[in-house]
Amino acid sequence: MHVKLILPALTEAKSPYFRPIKYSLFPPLGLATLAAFLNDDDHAELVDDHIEQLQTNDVPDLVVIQVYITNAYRAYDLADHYRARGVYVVLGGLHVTSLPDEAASHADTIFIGPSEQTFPEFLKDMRLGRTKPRYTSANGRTLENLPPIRRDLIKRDRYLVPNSIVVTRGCPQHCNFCYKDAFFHGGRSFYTQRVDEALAEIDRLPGRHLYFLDDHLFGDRRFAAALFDGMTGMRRVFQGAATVDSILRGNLIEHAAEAGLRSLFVGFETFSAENLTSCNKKQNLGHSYKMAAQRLSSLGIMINGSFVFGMDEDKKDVFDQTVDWAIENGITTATFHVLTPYPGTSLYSNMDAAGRIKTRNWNLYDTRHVVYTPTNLTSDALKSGYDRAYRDFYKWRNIARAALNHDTLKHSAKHFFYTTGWKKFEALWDVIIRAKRLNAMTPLLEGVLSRVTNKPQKKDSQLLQPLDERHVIPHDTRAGDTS
Ligand code: B12
Ligand code: SF4
Repeated sequence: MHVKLILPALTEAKSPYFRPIKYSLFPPLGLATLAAFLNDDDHAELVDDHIEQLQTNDVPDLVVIQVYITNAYRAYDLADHYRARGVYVVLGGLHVTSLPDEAASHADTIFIGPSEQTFPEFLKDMRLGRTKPRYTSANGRTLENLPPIRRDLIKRDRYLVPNSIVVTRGCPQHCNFCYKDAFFHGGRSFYTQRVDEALAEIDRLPGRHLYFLDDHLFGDRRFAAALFDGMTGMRRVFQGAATVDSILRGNLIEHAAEAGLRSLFVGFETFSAENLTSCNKKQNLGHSYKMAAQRLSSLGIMINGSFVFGMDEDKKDVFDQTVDWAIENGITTATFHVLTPYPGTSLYSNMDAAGRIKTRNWNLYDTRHVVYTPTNLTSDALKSGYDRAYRDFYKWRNIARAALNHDTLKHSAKHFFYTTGWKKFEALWDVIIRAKRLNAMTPLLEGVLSRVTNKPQKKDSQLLQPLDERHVIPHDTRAGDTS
């Protein structure tokens, strides 16, 4: 059987938000996971629309398409195209799970929820000629004893981070804006691989650098501790994501640093206790964001802080306050989002019931557009405040100021090079991408992620005086930050 697996582009090259490097970071791991269930004599082809020209004049036996909300229209066009050619088309992923009826009109079969159990069942049915229109993931979800991900299908030289990996699924928390409750509905919503299987997968990956794409790498502390134990001594450097409370609790974070953690994505989201309560992000309440940032900084771990604008308590000062706090607390990279009510989430149903959803053009659901009616801000103020936050945070002067807020010269230098490398050399990245030499840059990334010893170097910090006067934010008076 000839099977073509397609990840349609999330943002088209003509969009002003298209950044080739952002879309050349990670390979399509979900599809490579599914390809592992094919037989040895099947012919599998994995196409990532972000990094290669997608040819559509072929006639495979089966087309498997991954649908995110912002690539949904492109995914449906491709599905319609292949079905018109007589090809059997299956759709799955987050958006299909959120809006199955919408997706069903473009597919022979759709998949709801994670598919490690349903996709092999479908393949069996297909070979027997008795496929169903829908396969819904239910109880019995597990990551144990899965066949190894088909990494041989990944064009490693086209990605900066070919070694992306997930060792858990879902998350133990329940934030009301997050995809995860809807996606994992009907069965377990947080589960892990076996530690030995996760370590075996890590062992199969060449080079030193790994990026854990798990929603919450520290979500199961016993699993995480055992994983970090196993990784200690493997000489890996890695990046991942975790919550504020999990950074502050116990010594798991030290353990992770010892195993090679060098940068962490942290969902700070908002400084308002009212906002945190209404979005059910309880895990951030009553914790000091400042202490979390300091703890990571003292371990030489860089921080990618996530912040959401437009929650009901946000007023027009939220943008400057957030940017100032991030700079003052040495946040390495910031990801700002306009609050986005994804279909399937309780945020979406609440807003829909209140008549606040302004558009159902899914292309705009990319966390950069305002798709709902905000309360204390106008849509224009929200959009322009969001744009300004990005501009301000990534000004050269502010990158330098944020970089100086660490104890050691090495950490300051790494922070500076990491942030400027990511945001200030777009043209250079484009040249490297066009030359298909992206993986040649991975050792450089590994270098920037090398270990920082936490011996303070006062003299160094004095040498590196900020370019402008230090601005101290009274962040400790803010709700949500109890420091
Ligand atoms: C990697 C990643 C990216 C990469 C994507 C590139 C890539 N090659 O995948 C990049 C950096 C480009 C990216 C960008 C964005 N992302 Co992103 N990203 C992720 C992340 C961290 C991991 C995805 C992954 O690999 N998961 C692991 C694999 C194993 O799972 P999977 O892909 O879901 O596949 C499984 C199932 O879904 C299913 N499946 C999937 N497809 C199909 C198809 C068929 C036919 C079948 C049978 C099954 C099936 O099978 C797999 C096994 O179960 C997820 C979070 C997460 N944990 O998933 C967020 C996530 C997908 N991103 C998200 C967001 C919001 C964004 C951005 C909008 C953020 C921003 N403002 O920049 C942008 C998108 C820009 C745009 N214009 O739309 C949200 C999506 C919310 C939603 N409801 O759609 C997520 C869920 C993060 C979150 N917690 O909110 N992202
Ligand atoms: S902590 Fe993150 S992944 Fe978990 S539910 Fe909240 S937003 Fe989603």
